[in-house]
Order: sequence, then C-alpha cells, then structure tokens
Amino acid sequence: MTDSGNHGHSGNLYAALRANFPSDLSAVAVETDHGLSYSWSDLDRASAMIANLLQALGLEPGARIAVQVEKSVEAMMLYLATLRAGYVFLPLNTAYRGAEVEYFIRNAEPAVMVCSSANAAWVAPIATGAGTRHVFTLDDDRTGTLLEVAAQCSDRHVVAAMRDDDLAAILYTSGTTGRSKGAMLTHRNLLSNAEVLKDYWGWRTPGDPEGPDVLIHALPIFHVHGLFVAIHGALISGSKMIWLDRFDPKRVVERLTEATVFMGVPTLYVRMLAEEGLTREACRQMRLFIAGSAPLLIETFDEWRERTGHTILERYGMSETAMLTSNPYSPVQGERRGGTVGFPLPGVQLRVRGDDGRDCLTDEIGNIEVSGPNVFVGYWRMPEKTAEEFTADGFFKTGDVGKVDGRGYVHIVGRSKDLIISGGYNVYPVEIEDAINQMPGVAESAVVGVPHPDFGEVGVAVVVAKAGATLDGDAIVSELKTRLANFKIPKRCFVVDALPRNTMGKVQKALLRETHKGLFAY
Ligand code: MLC
Ligand code: AMP
Repeated sequence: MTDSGNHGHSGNLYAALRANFPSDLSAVAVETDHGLSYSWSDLDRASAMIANLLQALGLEPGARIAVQVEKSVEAMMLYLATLRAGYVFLPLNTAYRGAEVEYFIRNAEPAVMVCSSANAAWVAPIATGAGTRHVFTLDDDRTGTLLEVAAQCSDRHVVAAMRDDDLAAILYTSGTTGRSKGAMLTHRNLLSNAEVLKDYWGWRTPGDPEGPDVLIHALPIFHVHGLFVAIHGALISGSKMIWLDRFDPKRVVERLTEATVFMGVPTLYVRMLAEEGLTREACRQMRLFIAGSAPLLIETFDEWRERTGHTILERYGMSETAMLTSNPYSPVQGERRGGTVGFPLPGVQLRVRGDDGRDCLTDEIGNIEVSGPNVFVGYWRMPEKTAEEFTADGFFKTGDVGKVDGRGYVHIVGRSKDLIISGGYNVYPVEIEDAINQMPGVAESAVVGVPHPDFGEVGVAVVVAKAGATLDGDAIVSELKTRLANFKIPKRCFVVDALPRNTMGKVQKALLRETHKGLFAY
C-alpha cells in the first residue's frame, strides 16, 4: 500500500498523474515488447522506492538528477520518482559523448548522475570531477546499482508537496550561438499541457465505454515528445502503453492491431510506410496517429491516409514550451490539414510578428511568438539569454517562422534560428562548424541542412583548407564521430576553395543549400 493520492499535493505533477491511474491498480500499465508486464501498482510502488532512495540521500531542494540511460520502463520510473520526491529531472540523449556530457554536468551541477554501466567508466569521473556526489548505474535489463539500492527502500512514499512554479525538469536545447541552454520547466508547465492534450486529443480513460486507450510508445524518453507528450498522455488517462525500447517499424506495425494511439516524428512514419504489413486492416483498432517534432511532408501525410485510411494529426511544440498547436482531433473543430500544425491549443496565445515588431496580417509570414501556462520559466543560470528570448510583454520568441491562414491554421514555413532538424533531433550548425574549425588545416566551414528521404533533413559540411593544407572530407567526418553525438555528424563533407559570401561578407548558406539539395534525391 502506498500513500500517494493527490491529497494536498495539487502542485506535484506525479500526484496529478497518479490521481488518474485506474481504480484497479492490478491492471496492466505497461507491456514491453519483450513480454514483460508492469501493473499500475508496480509503477507506483517502484517509483516510491526510488523516490525514497533519492530522499535518503539528503539532497537540497531543487537538486538535479541527471540521467543518461538506455530506454527502459525503470528509466521512466526514475523520472516519476524524481517528480514525486520533488527533485529536478535532467534527461540526456544517449548519443552524447564525453565533452557534451561534461558540459551539461558542469552547467547543471546535478547532485545525482545515473548512467548505464557500460558508460560508467567515463561518465562517473566526469560527474565526480564536477562535484556530483552520487553516481548510480541503470541498465535496460532491470539491473544496476540504482535498483539494487532502491530494492532496500520502502514502497510507501508521500508525494512531495510542490508549488506550481517549482521545477520539474531541465531540458537542454542547443543554441544558435554558444553552448546549450537548459530550459527550466515547472510542474505547472507540464501538468497544464498534459491536461489540455488529454482533453484536446480525446484520450479515452478507463471509464470510457470503449475502455482506455492503448499507446504504442516507440520514441526515446530524453526529449519532450517521448518523455512528456507520450508518457504523460498515457498516465493521465489511465491508458496502457505498449513499450518498445527502440523504434522498429516492423514491430510497431505488427502491434498496431492491439493499440489505439501512436506518436512519432516524421521519420517513424516514413519508415512504417515502407512496411508491407501497414494496411487498413492492421490499423482497424487505431483511433489516432500523431506526428510532430519536425515538418511532416505532405507526401507522407497523403500516402498515410491512402494506405491506412487514417489522417495523421500534426502538432507543433518545443522543449521550452511543450505542445503549442495541434490540428483538430474532433471534426467539429475542423479538418486535419496536411502542411499545417493546426490551431493554438487552449490556453496558448500565439502571434506572428514582423521583424519590426508589428503584428502580421492573415497569411503574412513572420516570427512566431507564444505565451501560456506551458511556456518555460527561463534558461538555467542564463538570465541574459532568457531576457533575449522573451518580448517585453512576456511572449517567448520561438525562432520559428510562419503564418496563420484565414481559417486560423498555423503554418511553419521556416526558422529564423540556424537549425537543422534531422530525424526529429535538433542539430545546430554552429556547434558542428566550431568542431570542424578546431581541426588542424581548417580555415573555415559551413554546415547546412539539405532534404533527406529518411531523416527529413541532414547536415552537409563545406570546408575550406588553410593555405598550404590538404584536407579530406571523409577524414573530417571520422574525426567528428569521435567528438559529437552520432546524429549530429554531417552525412557528407566537401572541401572547397572558398565559401560563397554576399557583399557584406556573410556566408550564403541558402546558396550552399541550393547547391547540395539534390544530394540525397528522393
Ligand atoms: C540516427 N542517425 C541519425 C539520426 N538517428 N542521423 C541523423 N538524424 C537522426 N535523427 C544515424 C546514426 O548516426 C547512425 O549513423 C545511423 O543513423 C544508425 O543509427 P541508429 O541509432 O541505429 O538509428 P535509428 O535507431 O534508426 O534512429 C533513427 C530514429 C531516431 C529516427 C529512430 O533518430 C529517433 O528516435 N528519432 C526521434 C527523435 C525524437 O524523439 N525527437 C523528439 C524531440 S522533442 P552511422 O553513420 O553511425 O551508421 C521536440 C519537441 C516536439 O522536438 O515538438 O516534439
Ligand atoms: P526542440 O528544441 O527539440 O524541442 O525542437 C523544437 C523545434 O522543432 C521547433 O522550434 C520547431 O522548429 C520544430 N518543430 C516541432 N514540431 C514541428 C512541426 N510539427 N513542424 C515543423 N517543425 C516542428
């Protein structure tokens, strides 16, 4: 028996999720693709044990719990435990390498670091060297020191009372200049978004005549999409998750007959379309396919409808804001229109402004700015950056460029930030250019995004050698692989005599994109 209802803990996101668990706690909450089942009671008790472990460490309020582990149900329990204990969850992409991880740890100063045992040999020294007091391991086969110690802890835990504005998570997002910034998200930010989406997307609960939804969870759990949108959506509606540790299009398609909801970045949809098994029959139980994190091509949208009879619902969000807009779920609200990201969600104010600060007219393209209870409270220990990214009247500048059409649908047409979105991951060219520019013999470089049939967009590097130096594009790529997360590595690297520049001396990236746009022609 756990004491974790929502008595007096309205500000704690976990308490709000827990309050929506089904009354039958022995029902299956998560079923893994390896055949393991976790009941709602298992989620509650195991997260209580890990929360007790964390609280026994005597951490200061607001302590950060940094986590770089392979996807597992236990990793999700660690997230829930961090929430219920009142600490701040700091998830890290498993692809990050030494220097990247070191930056995050030095910047965030977590009290606890949890890593895979395979990486402990290099992560632990980085963490302890940066002052982190506790390092645990957690593997995707239910082993590791975290679970060994948690096994000794009580499964009774009183959820920590939180104020709405207490931090729940810090999500690092790279910047167009300088280093990554930690977006600080509060319990209120995340809960308000989860509640809005539960309603807007019509999540079915255990009280529904057709029973609760069943979500196929196939995304990584270190970013907004898999960690918040998917997990919160299922937990706050008492819906079961079919849990895949990694995306496998064949397995997802095979399990569609048991599910009602699927979420993915566009690459996941592209890969599923290549599966013969993807038919109307396979999708007969499905209620909703949701896409986001990157632009969904109209070709994918149309092909999906033709093959499955389902119209993908595209929505738009960010690490700093969670979900901002969504195509309608219910036909009463309107049709789902491909190439648009739908309407601002209830509670979200979205406006489009010109560079001169003037409000754009219908269909006029400008900068997208947003406010609402879901918008983050600032960048971790970067008050100047935070101030730069908000307008005087409190709107967050998304860096996305778009318009609102006559029917109120938001369209994203580009980005003012120099950013490549590859397979749903953000890659900031400046970070790659900096790494290339540090290599011997390199005078300068430019990295641009070009269309790619699988990842939507991928980086291509164009490099100029110093006088007298000889460079090899493949060698540059190999060298980058030793320094940066794999998804950031440019897929091609060209050595050229000079970069194209305009009369002001600025590199003409648009021209480079044009030159290389056919490299991965579909
Ligand atoms: C993997 N690779 C990528 C890549 N992922 N290259 C470019 N972009 C990517 N996203 C490369 C690797 O470097 C490797 O190259 C090769 O592909 C195989 O690696 P892998 O790990 O086996 O790839 P795979 O498992 O197939 O991963 C592809 C993927 C994954 C699409 C399943 O990238 C993924 O899960 N993406 C989802 C990202 C996501 O969740 N984003 C949400 C952000 S939240 P090599 O050369 O080493 O062989 C957000 C807010 C919002 O944006 O609105 O939701
Ligand atoms: P991240 O910082 O990883 O959260 O990425 C957020 C960015 O992803 C946004 O600022 C957009 O540029 C992009 N994005 C998210 N959803 C969509 C979408 N549906 N269409 C186009 N771009 C999107």
